[in-house]
Amino acid sequence: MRSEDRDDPWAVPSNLALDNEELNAVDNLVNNEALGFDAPVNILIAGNSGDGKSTLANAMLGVALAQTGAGFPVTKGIQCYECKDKPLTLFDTEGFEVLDADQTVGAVRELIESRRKKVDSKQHIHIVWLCISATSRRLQKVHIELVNLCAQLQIPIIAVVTKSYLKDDSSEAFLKVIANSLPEADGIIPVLAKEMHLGKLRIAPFGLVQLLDLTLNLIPTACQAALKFSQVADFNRKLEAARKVVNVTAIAAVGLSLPATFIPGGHAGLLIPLEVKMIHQINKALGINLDKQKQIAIAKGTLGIVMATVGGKLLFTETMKFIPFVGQLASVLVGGTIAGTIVKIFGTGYIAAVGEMVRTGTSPTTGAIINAIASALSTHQHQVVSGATTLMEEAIRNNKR
Ligand SMILES: Nc1nc2c(ncn2[C@@H]2O[C@H](COP(=O)(O)OP(=O)(O)O)[C@@H](O)[C@H]2O)c(=O)[nH]1
Ligand SMILES: [Mg+2]
Repeated sequence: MRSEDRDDPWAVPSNLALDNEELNAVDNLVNNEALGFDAPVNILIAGNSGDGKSTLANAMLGVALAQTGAGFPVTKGIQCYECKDKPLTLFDTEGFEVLDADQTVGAVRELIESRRKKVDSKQHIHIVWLCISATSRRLQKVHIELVNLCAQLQIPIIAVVTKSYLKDDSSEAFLKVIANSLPEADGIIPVLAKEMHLGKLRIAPFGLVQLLDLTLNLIPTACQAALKFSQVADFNRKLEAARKVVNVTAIAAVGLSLPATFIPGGHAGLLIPLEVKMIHQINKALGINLDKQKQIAIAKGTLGIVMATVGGKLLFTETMKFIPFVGQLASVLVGGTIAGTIVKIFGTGYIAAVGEMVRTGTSPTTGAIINAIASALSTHQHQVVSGATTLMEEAIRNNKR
């Protein structure tokens, strides 16, 4: 270990470091990742400039709209932002006052319809968040027309009443006006996306989780995982996305052609690339930044612990005991199923370990993660083994069909 590494809690122990060739192999793997999502999610954020669109995008999706300047105009008045490391595309109207109401509504119609013509539903606009500032106290013709347009085109639209930090009579009255004027909206949600300072008074953000939940209810099922993954407002939803990554990876491992005699101790090394990829995606789902060396160190460093804790003999014999028709399994599937089980155990332990660190706001370090996985595995041994058994039974059922 180099001396400057000694104080670095993120340093990789030298016995777990990779050479360049190994790093390149992992590089290719991680760059060519298929995120495992059925479909990305495409959101249009509409509203006047200054009404809080960028602030909402930032607080909900962790995307800096204005600052990046990465957007490109798709239709006059609408900017498109393709997020590099999220299954998310955002569209941002430039502000209604730039164009007149007819032009704005026309631009949105053009965008929705042109996207809808594409056979691939991954290109469609899935939902519109219409931002209306609570402080503006004015509902415009363009707001009403946009809601009507979406109703006509059957695109869900939520009126997001931004900057809702006042709870006085006139705010309540404005909400009523919105409700009465936009009966076709799929929801009206007051939101304060970012903490508001009023002199010494601090008003905490609220409404984002409600907006997220309603959005999840309104978009196609195939896009829900992409939104859970991309959003940064609700940690529990991120955990759901991370668990989905584990399930997808475990199923991928079941499909690997591994020797029938797959022995957890002997062949588990074959799973390291898959596990590194899984760690990478879980980290993305949970918003953790760990470089590749550290992800690999964790996969390598914990493999033995996984095997020692619940892998090896215990897992194999205990699990097989409960499955009467295991003899009928194709031999390849036996190997794959055990591999999938190991991946599942590892991923579950990893989420338990880093999830707790992220929740409490500590930076996960390599050593701490490895320790936490070990303790998560021993504490939850029973659940882990029974979860793994379910996976195996499922694989066997699928195979019998
Ligand atoms: N404190 C606080 N400020 C907000 C909020 N939403 C918008 N703002 C402020 O309102 C101004 C305009 O917001 P912005 O997101 O840039 O609006 P956009 O033009 O629609 O993208 C900025 O100064 C924001 O900081 C919020 O939820 N809380
Ligand atoms: Mg903006």
